[in-house]
Amino acid sequence: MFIDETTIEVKAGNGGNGCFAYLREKYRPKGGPSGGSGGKGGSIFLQASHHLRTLQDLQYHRHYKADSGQGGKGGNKDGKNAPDITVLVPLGTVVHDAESGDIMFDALDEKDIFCAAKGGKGGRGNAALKTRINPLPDHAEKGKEGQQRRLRLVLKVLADVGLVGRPNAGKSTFLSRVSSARPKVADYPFTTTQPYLGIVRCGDYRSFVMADIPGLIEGSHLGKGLGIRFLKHIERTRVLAVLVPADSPDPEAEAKLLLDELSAYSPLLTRKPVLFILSKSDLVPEGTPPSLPAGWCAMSAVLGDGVDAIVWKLTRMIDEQSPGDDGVAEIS
Ligand SMILES: Nc1nc2c(ncn2[C@@H]2O[C@H](COP(=O)(O)OP(=O)(O)OP(=O)(O)O)[C@@H](O)[C@H]2O)c(=O)[nH]1
Ligand SMILES: [Mg+2]
Repeated sequence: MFIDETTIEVKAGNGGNGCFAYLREKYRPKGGPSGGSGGKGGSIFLQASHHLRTLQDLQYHRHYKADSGQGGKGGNKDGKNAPDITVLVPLGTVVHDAESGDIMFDALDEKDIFCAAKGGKGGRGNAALKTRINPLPDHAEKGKEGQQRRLRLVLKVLADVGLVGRPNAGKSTFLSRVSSARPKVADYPFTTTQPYLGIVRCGDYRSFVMADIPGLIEGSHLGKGLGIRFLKHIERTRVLAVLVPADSPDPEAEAKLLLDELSAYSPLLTRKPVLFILSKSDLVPEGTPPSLPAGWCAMSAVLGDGVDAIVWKLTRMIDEQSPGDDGVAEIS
């Protein structure tokens, strides 16, 4: 199942208490403070992983609790630190504080790691509290409490190109043609019910990631069809490819309808560069007057006509975008 939103609770371990003890030996009844310090509570980290595609695992495992640090002991024995816990999240996961809504972490790279709840510090035992002025401390410290948080996790897949079109426009067929992704293709609307990503090779050395999402219809932003919640998966793309089938009665009006739905979700989406594609060009019988609007490209993903040119064009459009143009920082 493709799960792209969930809430989890994380509770770090408390610090262990410091120990209050005095060394007792036969001829040294008060041989000096000897209480060890408490160990640190375990922290909870979130780390991005490309092995995960959805938040499904976290949907079924929502509570994470790290152990507390061990208490200090007499004889100057410090308590052990509790182990940290690392929770893996898919690349592209945005982590919000569930209470304030603030973004705390954006898992954009596998090296990215975030401390979601910090383990409490161990309390110092009376041995560690000893100073020259106070050689016989009369207490030991308590361990500090570990942090606790509720986190809202929202996965927004990371792709360079987002495919937009009505159901049946041929989006999945196009992705299957140019990548090894195999989303289901069928001649009924809403065949695709979750995002698919494919790596598209362009020449020998270039490649980009293309995202196929469920189709949009008029009123998607009002919840019609599958709604617009999947549009979060094209928020971070650099370029959009809008597909309108060649048998559409008015391709330009259909493209405008799609852009209106994008804009109702977020006006920032319509600021992205768009390549307008007339798909299923083989459906137009030869000899009919050209119906390609100015600036559009045409392709038949089934026959392969025009597909390579479109892949090159998309690559060029991605290259023209500077790294900051993907909306990562702008849309939350
Ligand atoms: N003749 C022709 N048919 C096509 C072409 N591309 C796709 N189709 C057909 O159009 C139908 C819909 O294709 P899909 O790729 O599933 O369309 P989609 O846009 O992914 O549809 P949803 O997932 O429902 O949004 C299928 O029957 C395809 O075989 C094309 O270039 N030419
Ligand atoms: Mg599809």
